[in-house]
Amino acid sequence: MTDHTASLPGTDELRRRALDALRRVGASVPAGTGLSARSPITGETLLDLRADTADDVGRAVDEAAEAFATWRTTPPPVRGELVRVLGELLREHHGDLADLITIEAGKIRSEALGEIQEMIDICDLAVGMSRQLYGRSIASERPGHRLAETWHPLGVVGVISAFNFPAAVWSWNTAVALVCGDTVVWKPSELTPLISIAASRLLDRAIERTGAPAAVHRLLLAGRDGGEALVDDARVALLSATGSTRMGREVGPRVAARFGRSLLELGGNNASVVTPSADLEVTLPGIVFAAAGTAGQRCTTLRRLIVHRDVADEVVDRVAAAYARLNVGDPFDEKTLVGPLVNERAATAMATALDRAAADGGTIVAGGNRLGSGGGVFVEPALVRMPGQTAVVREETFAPILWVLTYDTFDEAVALHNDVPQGLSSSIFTRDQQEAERFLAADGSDCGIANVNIGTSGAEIGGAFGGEKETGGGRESGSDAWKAYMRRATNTINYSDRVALAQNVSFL
Ligand code: UN1
Repeated sequence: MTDHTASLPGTDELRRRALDALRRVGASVPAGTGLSARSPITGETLLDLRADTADDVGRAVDEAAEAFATWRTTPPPVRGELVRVLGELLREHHGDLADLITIEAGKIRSEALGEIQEMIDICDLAVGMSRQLYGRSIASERPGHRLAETWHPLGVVGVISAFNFPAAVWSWNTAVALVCGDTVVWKPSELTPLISIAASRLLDRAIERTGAPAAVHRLLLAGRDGGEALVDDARVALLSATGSTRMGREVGPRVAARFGRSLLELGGNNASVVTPSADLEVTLPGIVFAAAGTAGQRCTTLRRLIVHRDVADEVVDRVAAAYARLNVGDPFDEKTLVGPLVNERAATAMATALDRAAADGGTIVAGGNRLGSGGGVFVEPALVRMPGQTAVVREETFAPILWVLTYDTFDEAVALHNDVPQGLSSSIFTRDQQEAERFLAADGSDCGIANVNIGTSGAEIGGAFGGEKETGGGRESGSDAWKAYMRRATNTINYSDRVALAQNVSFL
């Protein structure tokens, strides 16, 4: 791995780039105290910001609830127009938003641009959806009757998002919620306030341009107390939260206790099965991007490689060789493939996990060292052979560690694959159709995402995104995930001139 951390942009330079990008999108920063914008590239503070309080949360929800009263009856294609304009503004400011993501989340340029592309894509999809909010017509058992399903806006949607996809996950929720007739209150990660301000400002501009009610969207820059106020507010009909399983374990029951709905996107522990027939020209890039890309900080990051014993040495050698060529350093530099970890806590978690693995008999085959001497946390992605799926492997460590496990039979591979508490993303590399189909079958992968001959990360927005078990069960973005943002009414319509009771009941 090549250490490119010697020539990093300094904090003054990053602050200037951030302020330039914010100015271009027309956003201003609420100066004050309580929150700070920082960059993982230097580990230093860029700007001090005013944090919203629990009272501000209450006010934002008040306003969003009021806006809902008119937004819910606005025709869906008119609501779609707001999202269409947002998509246009995102195209116009693609580079500005990507700059902010690189500065605040440390993503390399190509991935930062990709995140904004994902926002544009969901806007396009949501605009189409705005003319497609369909319901079923269902056969009635009674003559002259019809059953129908209608879908109505739900109310205020609270969105709590994480640092690693600081803007795209907001847009999955917001673009879809808005066309569904909901209004949105967003509490982004405290680690990424600037990109949140910029994205929210673009939506405000789209609101101004289309004449939508101003409070269809509210941004809250708040810490934990602000998030808790949103979780506990009974007017928040749906709380969509992305983050750790630990966070979801708190949020889920609290929202349920007030009979609210929650949509949870929590931890993953994603694996790829590499079979003897796998085409290694396809497998290798798939593995390396999924495991080392985004410095291992996607919820879909590949964390476990389950390789057939016959090909394990070759696969490990080739992944190690590919790792040796990864440049780690300045995410603005086009040659860099691995940017910084988000903070010191992530570095500590990585180091602790590697120590635990060594104690379990694991062997570090490549990487694992800290690079550079500045305040940013740069690490070499680690490749670790493990004698078995020990406790540390079964936990999600949000850092670039790829655990390698070996198997002999296909059944053993699937059993190992599913023997973790999380269930987000999975894949199999094989040229054997039977193996591929078995991996996708009911007794194959137990994840919300199961792929063949591609890695675990980088899902398109057209499909539903989410996972099972401790990943929380929520589904966002494409397919019919919009239904989570609406309420269903079942209608029975009698168009005859007789009264007929269901189940043949006679009365009067
Ligand atoms: C996340 O890491 O929270 O599939 C979302 C992917 C991206 C989304 C990741 N489209 O990797």
